[in-house]
Amino acid sequence: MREEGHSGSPAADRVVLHVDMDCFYAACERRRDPTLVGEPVVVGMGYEDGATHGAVATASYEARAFGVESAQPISQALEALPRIADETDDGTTDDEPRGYYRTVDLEYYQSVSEEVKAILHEVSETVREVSIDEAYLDVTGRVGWHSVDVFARNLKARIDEEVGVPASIGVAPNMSTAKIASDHDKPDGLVVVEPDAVRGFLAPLPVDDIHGIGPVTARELRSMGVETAADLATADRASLVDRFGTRGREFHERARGVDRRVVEPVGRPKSLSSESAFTEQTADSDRIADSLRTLASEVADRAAARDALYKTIGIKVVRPPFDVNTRERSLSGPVADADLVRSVVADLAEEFAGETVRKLGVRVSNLSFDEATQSGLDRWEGATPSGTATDHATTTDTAADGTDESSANGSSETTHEHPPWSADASSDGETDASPLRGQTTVFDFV
Ligand code: TTP
Ligand code: MG
Repeated sequence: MREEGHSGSPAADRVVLHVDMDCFYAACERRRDPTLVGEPVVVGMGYEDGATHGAVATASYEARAFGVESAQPISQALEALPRIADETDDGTTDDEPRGYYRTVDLEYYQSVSEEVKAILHEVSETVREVSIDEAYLDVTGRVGWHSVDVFARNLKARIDEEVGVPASIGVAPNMSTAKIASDHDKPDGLVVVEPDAVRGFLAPLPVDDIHGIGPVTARELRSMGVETAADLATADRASLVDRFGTRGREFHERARGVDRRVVEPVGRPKSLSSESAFTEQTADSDRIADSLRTLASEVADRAAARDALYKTIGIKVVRPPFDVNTRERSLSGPVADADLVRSVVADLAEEFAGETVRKLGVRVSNLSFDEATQSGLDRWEGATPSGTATDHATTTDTAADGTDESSANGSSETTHEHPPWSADASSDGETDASPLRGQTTVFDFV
């Protein structure tokens, strides 16, 4: 049974994911210094090495166990969890638990965030980036409730393997419930709340968990005897509106699992790619050509669906066991031309004629967007930092234009030891649904 007032609303049948990275700044610090994995890590804003000023931006879950939390003064965090000064201090013999303190390095975290967002844009056409470590995806029509847990699990695994930072994901029929769900089992959480389960999922939660209810409002609600989402859902709407204005109406609805907002895309993909793996490696040139044609068409279709133009077309050819080769060609200007993608892909693949392959990929990058058709779609809203590679392609003429993506790939034709646009180990056999017949599995969506 659907929630009252829910069925028939535009959002009634949506499948919405909320992705929120776990202790994001601390996870980034761990990515570049793996000795921090499993350790209490505190990242301080306005903190300098060895000093006591500044505030906690975030803390790893190990540090949170000592009472360290976001927005706390560093001095207070240091009381709860003293600092490991440096390696030379290791000779100290006290048994007191200690933490690793790091200074915020926003530029680095932003670059990690971009890697995560690129994956999100690959797996969904409808992505709303809302902060450095958070985004909503609408995958309605592409992933059903019966398989969305697999989809989300694969997405988590892919982010972890390709970027090296952990994410929690909540899935629900609307944005506010998805957000609560992503937070419900952190870290490394995956909570799927199917439409029929929304009301029951929300019911026991404290009102503070409802999106838009801060500590002050929560206190006020409690003073009215409203402690849980169930209390809020059954409270008299008129009194809530009396007390809190339009917000009262909004959180009354949220507590009932009703949220009619649609996931409006914000932020743009830097590249679009599709990959497919053969269940058994093959040297059959017809099959390889077929698969590449399918992938090329698919990528071109996805670009067309987003009104994206591309200036660079590339392939990935994985020879067994893990020999990853990428080739790409930059055109003189941005295009949207499926035939061209297919023919460039076939051309690039000629070099590998007769080779045994086990996985193939096609990618278009150096994207630009037709503003006439995109206006209103991408309002930027600060979600994508300036200087990212999303708005660059129309004016440049060369292959490597200094963006993360293209500089990672070098100029037009390069071979890589490591897969530049997706971890080779991440995707094999992950999905249950395959738009390709026979022995090929498409898993571009995760
Ligand atoms: P959050 O997603 O709120 O926190 P988090 O990712 O650190 O931890 P969680 O596992 O609970 O999601 O915020 C994302 C980043 O934003 C966080 O890593 C650091 C930064 N941030 C601040 O700088 N100050 C703050 O007060 C908060 C809450 C976050
Ligand atoms: Mg987070």
